[in-house]
Amino acid sequence: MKKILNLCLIADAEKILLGMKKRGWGEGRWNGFGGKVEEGETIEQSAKREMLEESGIIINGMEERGVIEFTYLDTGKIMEVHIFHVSDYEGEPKESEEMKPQWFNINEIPFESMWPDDAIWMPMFLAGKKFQGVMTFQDTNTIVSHDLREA
Ligand code: 6U4
Repeated sequence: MKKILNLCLIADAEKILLGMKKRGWGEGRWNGFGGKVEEGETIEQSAKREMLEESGIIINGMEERGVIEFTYLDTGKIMEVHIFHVSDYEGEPKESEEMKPQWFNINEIPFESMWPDDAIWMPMFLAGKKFQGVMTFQDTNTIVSHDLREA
């Protein structure tokens, strides 16, 4: 069954906020903030809720930059992830049960400790482009194919 999720990133020309995922899906990897869309929520509402729950930050302005459908052959999981650029927010990042936030220099993104797909779509995201695509993983470490295009 396909799940719909959001992924929120605060980034500008100099820096990006990532969180170390402390538990669950993606544990041990640096990533943006986000999670599953719950019943009765729009995707944008879920993005704001997850950002607040995981980092303490209130989103005031954001733009959807991309949608990627991930398929994991080993488990059959399918995830449609909506990726948002957060342009306006309030508050300072705080550690939560799920995430340990940290600012990174935009030239020092720790791709080797992130989802392997991030190195593929992040350049388009940071360039302000809109994109959509599909990615097939064998397991959570191995991409077998991908098709990503500017939307
Ligand atoms: P629970 O534990 O049910 O509260 P929830 O916070 O709703 O979890 P979770 O932690 O499963 O959801 O969310 C996973 C997060 O990881 C979402 O922000 C989407 C993101 N994500 C999933 N697959 C990804 C991938 N291949 N690459 C990536 N982010 C991914 O960069």
